[in-house]
Amino acid sequence: MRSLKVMAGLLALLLVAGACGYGETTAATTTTEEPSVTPDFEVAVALSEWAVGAEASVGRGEVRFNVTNGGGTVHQLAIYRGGSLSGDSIDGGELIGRTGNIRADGTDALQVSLDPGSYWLVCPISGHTAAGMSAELTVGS
Ligand SMILES: [Cu+2]
Repeated sequence: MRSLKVMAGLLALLLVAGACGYGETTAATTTTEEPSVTPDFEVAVALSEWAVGAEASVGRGEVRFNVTNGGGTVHQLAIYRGGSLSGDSIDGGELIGRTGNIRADGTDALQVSLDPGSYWLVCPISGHTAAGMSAELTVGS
C-alpha cells in the first residue's frame, strides 16, 4: 500500500513538472513564430561576448529584429523604450519585447511596433548588460 501511495505521489509530481515544461516551451516558441504583420524595417542584431551590434537608428513602425548569437554562450535580446543604462539594468525603461534563450550560433527573430523615441537593446541575462551587452537605438519619425 505504501509503495502505491509513493507511486501516486511521484506520478502527480511528474504531471506537474510536465505541465510546467509545456508552458515554458509554449512561451519560448511564441517569439520564433512568423509574424503576421509585414515588417516596415528589419534590423540585424549580432550578440557576442560582450556586445550588442546593431544599427543605431531605424524608422518607426513594425520592426523585425533578426538576432544572431555569434558568441560562445547563451544570450537573449530585450528591447526597452526609454530609461537609462545603470549597471546591469535599464532604469525607468519599459520592456517592449524579449526573446527566449538563444544558444551559441543560434538565431531568433523578434518583431515589435516602435514609436519614435530612444530605445535600448540589451542582453537581459544576469551580468551581461553590465559586461557590455547594450546598444542604443533611435527610432525616427
Ligand atoms: Cu548575454
